[in-house]
Amino acid sequence: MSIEKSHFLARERYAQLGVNVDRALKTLAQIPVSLHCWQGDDVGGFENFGGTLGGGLVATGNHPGKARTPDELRADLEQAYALIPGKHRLNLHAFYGEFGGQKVDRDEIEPKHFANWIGWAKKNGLGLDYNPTCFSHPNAADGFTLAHANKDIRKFWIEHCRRSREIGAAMGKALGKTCVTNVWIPDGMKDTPADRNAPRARLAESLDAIFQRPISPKLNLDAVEPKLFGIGSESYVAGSHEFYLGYAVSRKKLLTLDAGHYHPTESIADKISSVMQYLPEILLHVSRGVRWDSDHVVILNDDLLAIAREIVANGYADRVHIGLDYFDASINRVAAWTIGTRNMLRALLIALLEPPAIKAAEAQGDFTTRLAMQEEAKTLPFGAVWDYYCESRGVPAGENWLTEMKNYETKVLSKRG
Ligand code: RNT
Ligand code: ZN
Repeated sequence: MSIEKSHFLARERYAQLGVNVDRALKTLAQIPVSLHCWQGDDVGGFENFGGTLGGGLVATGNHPGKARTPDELRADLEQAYALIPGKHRLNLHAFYGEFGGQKVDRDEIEPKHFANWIGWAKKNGLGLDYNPTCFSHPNAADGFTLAHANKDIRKFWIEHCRRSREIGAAMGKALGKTCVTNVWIPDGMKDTPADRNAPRARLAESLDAIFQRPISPKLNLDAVEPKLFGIGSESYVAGSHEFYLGYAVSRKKLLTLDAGHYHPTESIADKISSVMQYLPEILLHVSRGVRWDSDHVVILNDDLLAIAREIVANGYADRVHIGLDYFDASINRVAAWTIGTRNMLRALLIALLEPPAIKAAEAQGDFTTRLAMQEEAKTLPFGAVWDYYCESRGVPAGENWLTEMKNYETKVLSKRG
């Protein structure tokens, strides 16, 4: 009852500022967030042929209870989705396929290896997104994949990525929801390269080979993800921001903006409206770097609010695909999904509740009012609206989700070896 009362008062307060709370909640309910499967098992995957995490990706922590099988991962995801209001998506990596104990190499994967995931997504009303896995593999051990100097190694990864798009298309077709297939590769150098050009020329050629076969954009959209540096690729990354921005614009691909892939003081929020002048659609990897691309759980900080605001204030919700990308192994992994996704949605809600006076003041050149209203908006009662939204969607409001989570930890996670 107090949630309803608080919501009623909050609604009135927002109405005074010309904000329609009902409309904001309707819009929020239509924005899907793609949860990244790899938070559930520290980017491990299910190939079971002895690969360790590569490509400069690092998951630190040893909280007990990580998912060891596809069924465990799906159960954990179901628990997370049950604590997140709205209908969302799942972002799968290729090495989460189900290979029935067989050694199916990356250049042999097929849609059938994802049949269980597709069936499960259908049953749960989820959309699927996809990624080729160009790391944690002997053919990626040199730190190069699609830009490798060796033609056979490039061929291997080209085949993997080609198959990945077909799997994405099969997912899009089976679910009637477009799949976004995102290509990220680790290729780069620890120390100063003598030739920055040749790997980039090879990368462009490999990408063109991957995308050669046209696939209906209704089924699958291709995205490419740049990065400034990585662990082991501190001095040079072949797929830099400029490389992929140029590639995406010239080849009509989606660009993926990962919040951890730039200089620490550089925010992707400002990049959104810049690249959207030239690209019809983009993908976000919402993440949180602490001092480096550390992939901490997304919290409700200024960076996140700015990203959400750019999507909402520019009416980009249909053109910007929102995915999460972080992996924290030091806390309950299901809670990590829940905390990050709820924060993403909360940030979108705050953006949807923005008083129109802020934009109006700017249009009139009244920057004093703009700043004053931006600051006043920070203490508006969005928490009451959020609680109401959760409750109206049958999801625990406030911190109540934690009780359910702790139950799951006791009953399920803590029983895992
Ligand atoms: C790595 C990229 C990439 C990965 C995932 C696992 O820096 O952000 O998106 O995190 O594909
Ligand atoms: Zn990413």
